Amino acid sequence: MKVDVLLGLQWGDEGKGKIVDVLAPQYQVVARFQGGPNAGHTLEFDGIKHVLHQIPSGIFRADIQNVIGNGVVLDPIVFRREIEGLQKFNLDLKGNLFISKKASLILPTHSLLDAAYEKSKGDDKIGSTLRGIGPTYQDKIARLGLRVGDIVGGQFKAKYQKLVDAHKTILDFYHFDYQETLSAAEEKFFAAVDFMQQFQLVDSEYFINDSLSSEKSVLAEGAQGSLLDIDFGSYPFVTSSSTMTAGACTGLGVSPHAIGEVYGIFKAYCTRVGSGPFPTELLEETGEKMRKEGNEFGSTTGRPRRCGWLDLPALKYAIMLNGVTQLVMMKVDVLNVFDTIRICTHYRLADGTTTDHLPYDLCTEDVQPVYQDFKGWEQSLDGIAVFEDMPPALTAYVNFLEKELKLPITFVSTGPDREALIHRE
Ligand code: 2SA
Ligand code: MG
Repeated sequence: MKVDVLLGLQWGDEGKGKIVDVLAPQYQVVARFQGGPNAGHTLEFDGIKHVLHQIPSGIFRADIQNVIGNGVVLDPIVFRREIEGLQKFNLDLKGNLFISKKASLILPTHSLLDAAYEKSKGDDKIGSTLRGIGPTYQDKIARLGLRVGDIVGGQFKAKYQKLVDAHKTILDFYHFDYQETLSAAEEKFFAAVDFMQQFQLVDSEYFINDSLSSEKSVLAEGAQGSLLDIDFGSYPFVTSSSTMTAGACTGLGVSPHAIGEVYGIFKAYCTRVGSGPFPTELLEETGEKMRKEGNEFGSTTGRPRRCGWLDLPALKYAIMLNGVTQLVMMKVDVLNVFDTIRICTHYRLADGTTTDHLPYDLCTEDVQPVYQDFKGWEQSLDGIAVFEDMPPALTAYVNFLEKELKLPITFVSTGPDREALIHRE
């Protein structure tokens, strides 16, 4: 069996949670491979909205095993809160959730360091979710970090203290006041670490590969988006993990040969939360209208998301880097109210030439989007279940994208609920 990968092709919030939930019945294992509590995956069914941060989106299906992979950074306090929030749904959390011993632990001081670093950047701040993601990956790469497997040994407190003492020196360097917040958080942290002990801590690379050998299908669930990738995103305005297909290999311990389908999820327009370049951003009332129609507010921090038209050069880049095999277009219903819908097909550079390649540094390069306009469908898409029943203007929009992107769009999502989905017959 293979690992299919599902990931976002833009700046996150493409609607990955909904599609994992829709595809999940085909899989026996759903695994997160990167990111941590900076993610917010929204699932809506039976009239209830659920937001998951660290727990894989297969958790609501009783027959799916959910794995938090080695590439994830895990905050025990957020984990405990999430688990406690799920308890009312009568899920088999202890039986169906597996945590990699090699996943990195987010300590309370990592979140404080995140805040200290952001503050020190002034106007150049990244717009981090301040969940401690960057500093935890920093410690992982610096070979200083603590991992989930460390919580079972008797040495945990000593290892913790050594790292926290080093963090305090850095916080002092930045004149960051931490005493009060830290002592409150530490108490919660140790209680949450104890709480975690009752879950199945596993060698997830064996778990995943054994699952494949025993004919179980695995879905790798990406978080954030390709344009936030540490290597290929708009650096430095990126997250600190590999958000791409390759990240699923290192974040789960599977070989590239084991990768099967790659589902690329994108919104019919673009959003970005946090700072950084965004060539098609709409700063006027059209952007405001998109934000309102699409309810574009961060599901982790509640921050308003920046909105703009679909950006093909960026989408093509993400498709190339991920080896996408199928596309899923989300939130198409948000465009119902627009009489004209624009797609950026190229960028015009300062020297007047056009390109559909992403320049080295979108932050400093003066790129102007070149748009192609499409007639809006200006009608509700409620109740439409198959491509054949789509309004002609939407069909034209979909056909154009499939031709440009050289890939099939297999689903078009028309609302937050599981059922609001148009698929190919
Ligand atoms: P971080 O916290 O260090 O990873 O932030 C670095 C950049 O990555 C962006 N980022 C995100 N962008 C979109 N969605 C994300 N998750 C939440 C959600 C966001 C929220 O699903 O809605 O609630 O605000 C996410 N996580 C990180 C972040 O904005 C920085 O630009
Ligand atoms: Mg999200």
